[in-house]
Amino acid sequence: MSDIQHQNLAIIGHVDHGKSTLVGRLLFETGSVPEHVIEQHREEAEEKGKGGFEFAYVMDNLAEERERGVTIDIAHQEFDTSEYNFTIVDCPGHRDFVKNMITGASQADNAVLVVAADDGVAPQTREHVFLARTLGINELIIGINKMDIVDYSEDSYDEVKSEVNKLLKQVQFNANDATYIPISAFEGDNVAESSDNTDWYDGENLLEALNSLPEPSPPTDAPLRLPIQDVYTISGIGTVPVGRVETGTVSPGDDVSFQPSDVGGEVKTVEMHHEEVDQAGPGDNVGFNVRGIGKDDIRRGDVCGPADEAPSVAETFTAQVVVMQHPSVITAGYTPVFHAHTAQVACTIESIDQKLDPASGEVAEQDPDFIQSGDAAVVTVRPQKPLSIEPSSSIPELGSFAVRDMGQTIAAGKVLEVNER
Ligand SMILES: Nc1nc2c(ncn2[C@@H]2O[C@H](COP(=O)(O)OP(=O)(O)OP(=O)(O)O)[C@@H](O)[C@H]2O)c(=O)[nH]1
Ligand SMILES: [Mg+2]
Repeated sequence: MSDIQHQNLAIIGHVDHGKSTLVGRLLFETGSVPEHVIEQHREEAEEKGKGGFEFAYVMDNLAEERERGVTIDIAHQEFDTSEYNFTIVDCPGHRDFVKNMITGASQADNAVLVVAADDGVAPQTREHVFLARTLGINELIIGINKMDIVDYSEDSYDEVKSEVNKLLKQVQFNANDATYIPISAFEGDNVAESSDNTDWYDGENLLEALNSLPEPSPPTDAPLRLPIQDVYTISGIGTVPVGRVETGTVSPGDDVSFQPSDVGGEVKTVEMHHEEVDQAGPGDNVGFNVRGIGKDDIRRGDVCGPADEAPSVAETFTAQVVVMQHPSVITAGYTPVFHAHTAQVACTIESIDQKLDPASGEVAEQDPDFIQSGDAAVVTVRPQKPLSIEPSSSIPELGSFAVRDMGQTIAAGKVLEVNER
């Protein structure tokens, strides 16, 4: 933890709209990625028949990502500006990988939404904006990208801008605070330097807009909550769970508990960026090692917390949900998959308790028979396998979730009360 403020920034938007290219370009222009690396990527991309993906390859490291020219899993990259130390979380836009985007968005304070000028608002633009809103993203910067393809036309920009603005209003994002910037990630217009190609635009470039983001609200004084993203075995060290500290701190010597696996022990070492540290706090991505914990004792979706304030495991929980899309209606008994922090667990909506007026949040109907697209409701949920989750009022970082079924996001919401197992 250093003195300069830290921000986790998600890059979201529809497939192929240029998210990875934008991150690569930004890192290149600010000197975080040297020219010869971009050159290497250019050669590799051309060999694979993926010319134009040289900047995207900065973030797309998996072989399959490079072959296909799509981002599959989230990738993190550190990046410093004069104001902030950013961890950029580049999310996949492809509809098959929205589950990974949810993990990325749930780790972020603010986000850059990338919308291609030649395509406008597309299905995953909508889905990502809805998820960003319900998973607690505060501010959006909207990069209207690929301006080079539309000849830097102000009319095209205005058209896409008003489409996005309408979308933000629909999901009740604070549309007036959003910053819109015409960019070309590929050519570098208005990314780190303001461009002459858009002389009709006199607002901030992306780097300036990033620096003007408000400081993230200080983390709650909640106890340690560290959702596990992966578990590795590293020779010489042993089992190393990795994840992002959402709240609290973790240090060697701490007595911790993993839930719902219900195992625990003493923390031996904590590593950040391959270096041992004395303490890690909110926003830090860590790998750590706990005495007596083997690879098969814990898994992705577990949450690590202090042994004396262990993460809650829900028998049932009540939640406020907003239905984004569903082909028919949702009734009691429906069992989709809930995505919360790094966990994915099938959960039954046991009862629909109240239908709410989405605008005011007031109760519109008690015990409705069903809810459908556009509705907000309070529901009681029973996880089909143990799930660690927290009331949003006490630990907001662990209190939100997305609901998926049939390859799409059905709903999202926040936890009101947990009835512990
Ligand atoms: N002309 C032009 N092409 C761009 C621009 N930005 C990205 N592209 C191209 O768009 C394609 C997709 O770029 P990516 O950066 O992989 O898009 P993405 O949004 O990260 O895609 P996913 O991660 O798979 O959702 C590549 O061929 C890029 O070269 C731009 O500003 N102008
Ligand atoms: Mg990408």
